Amino acid sequence: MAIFSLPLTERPAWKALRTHYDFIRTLSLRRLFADDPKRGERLAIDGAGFYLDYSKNLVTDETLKLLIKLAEESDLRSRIEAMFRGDKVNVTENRSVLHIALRAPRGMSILVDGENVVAQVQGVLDKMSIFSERVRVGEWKGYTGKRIRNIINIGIGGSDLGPVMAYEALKYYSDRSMTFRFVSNVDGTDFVEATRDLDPAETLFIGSSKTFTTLETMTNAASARQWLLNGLGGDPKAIAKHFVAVSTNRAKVSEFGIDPANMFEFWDWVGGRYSMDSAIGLSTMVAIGPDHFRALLEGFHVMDEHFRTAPFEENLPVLMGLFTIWYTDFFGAQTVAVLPYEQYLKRFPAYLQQLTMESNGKHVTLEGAKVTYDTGPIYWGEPGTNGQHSFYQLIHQGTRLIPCDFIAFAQTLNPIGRHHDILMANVFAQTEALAFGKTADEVRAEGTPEWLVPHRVFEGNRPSNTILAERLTPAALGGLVALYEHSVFTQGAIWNIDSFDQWGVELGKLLAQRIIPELERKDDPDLKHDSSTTALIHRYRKMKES
Ligand code: G6Q
Repeated sequence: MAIFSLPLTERPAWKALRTHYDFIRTLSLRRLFADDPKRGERLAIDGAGFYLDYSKNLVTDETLKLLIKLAEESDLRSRIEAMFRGDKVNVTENRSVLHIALRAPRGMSILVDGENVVAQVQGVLDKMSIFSERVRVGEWKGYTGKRIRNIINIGIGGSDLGPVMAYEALKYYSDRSMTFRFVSNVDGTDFVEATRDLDPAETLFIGSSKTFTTLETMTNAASARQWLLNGLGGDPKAIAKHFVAVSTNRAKVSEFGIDPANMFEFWDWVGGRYSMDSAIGLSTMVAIGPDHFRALLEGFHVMDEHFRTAPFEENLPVLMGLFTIWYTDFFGAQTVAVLPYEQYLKRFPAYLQQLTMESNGKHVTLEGAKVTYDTGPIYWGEPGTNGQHSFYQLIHQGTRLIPCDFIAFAQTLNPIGRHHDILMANVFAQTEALAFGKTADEVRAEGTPEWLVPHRVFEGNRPSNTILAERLTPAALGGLVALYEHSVFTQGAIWNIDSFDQWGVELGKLLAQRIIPELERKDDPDLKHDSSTTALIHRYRKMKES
């Protein structure tokens, strides 16, 4: 029997890691660095435009060897190849998972059911480029003949988080004469606040929805249509000039009243949370222009190739995925903190939360058996240095182990005064403080009174990765997103779960559909919920009328 068909916890590398963990627990980063003066240079790699320093992890050469053995025993290489080949690796939805085709260069061929999807992707990219340019140069006019100055993306989840994050991340490259907003929440406040100061005659909505049936998006799109009609004199023909769609569902787009000629297509082999580089990125392309968008795709592709071809020892996404498994399953870590020291990446942690947690928050294996190990950790974070004045206390001195990813760029896009050196000094200081801490003797030597010493001790031994790139360009953003996409893939492949479905979001959606009429109907509904839900609905119905 092949090793990879053994349950994960029965594989030799997993068992060896269990024993090895008992040894690693006795070591400290202080010791490891003292014993190996070159550790900081040795345990670092360059790949796809990124420098990853992983030396401040709780690992030795033996740990790395065993983790890589675990990847091999889990048949990671074949799983990567299967995804790139277009095999239906999203087993529960019987779909290929080909976000890598969205950034494959023109001329490459990847077949799905006999069709070359790269040609289709390039066709849509060309159509997006023409449209974006027309809007950017003012050639695409609104119904009254005014040029479009405001773009509002309406979408949610994967049809929102990527576009918002990418817009914020690449704002430096965006057309500053235009306004970009993103409406996602079904809470009407989101729509009202996004539109309150805008002129409908200058506003174009991008309805972004893979299915074009999502409750939040359809509710917001209906309000947008009404807002346009109210503001443009009520002629339904006005809509065509102010609404385009990004979807896989042509029929629903037409039904909504959008000319299918103004629909930008993508495909069921693109998962929502892996779609920011598909037509879902239309708002990004309008903001930064087609050339920068192509550069973003190229950055993704370079990381894809690195992931596909680099040996595991030098493979950034593989190593990062393996470290997450090491801390989650052997140290019992519950979370991973992602800490970008780059203001433009302020929405990156929120984006990553969906990418990581919707992908790997799974409790059964591909075969449907309950897992006997922990899967996806909680990802969270805030940009530095803000976090330092907030939650870092717990990372430094709390009782939980929180592996951290520090992300930084050597060159700032906004060089003023001393800011960037100060910012970067904080990155290096934090990783140093987390790893090496401050002993009681060091605290005493500073003249601290004895009673205060324990409070001022930093135990250290808190692991971190430092991810360094030259500059936040569109290509660097693509590379960074792909780095995490493939790290998530690595984790999911080893945990043997389906990282590409999301059944866990269904139940709440279904129950909401049942409850909506119970809230809206005039006469008292006969409720058949549990006593808590029933009482809450009754209370809400009473309160909303008072
Ligand atoms: C992502 C999920 C989910 C999805 C939204 C929006 O992987 O599938 O977040 O993106 O539910 O779906 P639509 O694009 O179909 O509106």
